[in-house]
Amino acid sequence: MRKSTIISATIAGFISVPAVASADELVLYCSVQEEWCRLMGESFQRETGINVLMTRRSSGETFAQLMAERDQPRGDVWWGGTGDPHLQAAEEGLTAAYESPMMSELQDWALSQAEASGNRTIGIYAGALGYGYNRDLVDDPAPACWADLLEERFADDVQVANPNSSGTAYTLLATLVQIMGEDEAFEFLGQLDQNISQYTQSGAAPIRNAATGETAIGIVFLHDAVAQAVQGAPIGSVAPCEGTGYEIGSMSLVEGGPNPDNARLFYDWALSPEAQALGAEANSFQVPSNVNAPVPPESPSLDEITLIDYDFAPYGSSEVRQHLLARWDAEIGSQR
Ligand code: S7P
Repeated sequence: MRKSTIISATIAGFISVPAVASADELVLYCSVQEEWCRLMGESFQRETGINVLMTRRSSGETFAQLMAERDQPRGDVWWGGTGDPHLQAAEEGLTAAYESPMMSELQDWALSQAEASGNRTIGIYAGALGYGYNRDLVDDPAPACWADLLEERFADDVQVANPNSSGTAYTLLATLVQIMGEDEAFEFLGQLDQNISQYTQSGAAPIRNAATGETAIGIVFLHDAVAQAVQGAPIGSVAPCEGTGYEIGSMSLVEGGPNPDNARLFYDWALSPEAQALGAEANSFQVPSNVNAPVPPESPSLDEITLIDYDFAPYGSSEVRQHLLARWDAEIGSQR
């Protein structure tokens, strides 16, 4: 068995990997939780003997990395993270078209990412947005709606990530715009800002902080809140009463990456039921995209949540994403 060379970076700044990797390597950019990223890399390496060089970063950060490396791509596969920046990467020509033989086993929502991008990205899991709260810190009545987050009792006790770095937080931004209209959504975010103690870098950090009692409420994907509850934290989950957005977590091949054959091998493998079953082993409870993959019993049921008809194509376009992020910076981020 080859010695493991899984490399992981969670710190800011880009890790340096060889521009031309050897034939038995794969450079994996990963945007789910660290534990799942590691398990995916190690499992693929064990099955194929291909050395996996893995870097973990949030969705918006990985998109920025691909942009920075566009003249000399260093990654092979971007696996995981919210679908919108994967769509933007496709539009920017940062990712390569590929039709996997595994496509026939996928849910329609997973294929819709491929259709919207000329096969430059594909869905690997889905999950609904919401928030979690620490039951020991929040008195009754428990919050149930987006509007409840504006209550004075939550002053300085709500956290969410910065939408520039985090796909989770961008999903919140796009969700509110679709529910309320753009001006009203920014009005809401301005009011919410008064209750926000911190905009974190990573999307799941707010619920980890709620689990430890650092904050009462964390706006996150519901599966990230469930992950804390499963580990014993006093976390309740809320699917907001006004309806909520969701993500199609995605995967893309990097255009011009150093190991295209290994990248396609990983891509096909990552769409298999066996590979998708690894999520639950790593305490990740998204709904898998392969119809034959087991849905973890802990996964929030998408059928029981009021989901909006999230319009992925425009909100994953460069024009709309850049516009919304610039407006968030001007009206929210820069006012801190
Ligand atoms: O924790 C899993 C997850 O919520 O993380 C991904 C997310 O995009 C990465 O974190 P950022 O919000 O920091 O980008 C989601 O795709 C995934 O479900």
